[in-house]
Amino acid sequence: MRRPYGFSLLCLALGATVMSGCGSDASSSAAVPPGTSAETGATTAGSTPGTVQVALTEYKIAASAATAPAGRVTFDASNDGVIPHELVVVKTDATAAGLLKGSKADETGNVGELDERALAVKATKTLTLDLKPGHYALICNLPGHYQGGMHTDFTVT
Ligand SMILES: [Cu+2]
Repeated sequence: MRRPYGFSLLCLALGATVMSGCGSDASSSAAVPPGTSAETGATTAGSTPGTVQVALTEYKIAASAATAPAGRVTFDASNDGVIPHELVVVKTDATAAGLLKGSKADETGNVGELDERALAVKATKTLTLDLKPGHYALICNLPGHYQGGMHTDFTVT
């Protein structure tokens, strides 16, 4: 927006109409600095620190973030599928894909969950947990769902 001094003088010399044109041009470039001012001002839940959007479908769990800072973590879960699902948070050193025991995932280390009644079709529910640093798995352990691919890794730092 920096202009040669002579250009500013020209604007002044040309009168109010042209001057306001010059002014709005300068202010609009100043009002939109490089970066993400629009995103910073947004009020989407996903931008709240410690909040993770989790979308459950057949047969996938998609989290808006793979990590969160230790402390209160809110999972904002929505069942976007056509059958009930659940969200189980398991603290484990194993990978999310490596929990199979028999036909289901081993839930040893379960620190909290939303069951299939909470996550009925099209339901949205939040689960707030106090999480310590470490590796977690977000899974749906309804029959066949984990094996179908409903698991994702999550790390608390
Ligand atoms: Cu499921």
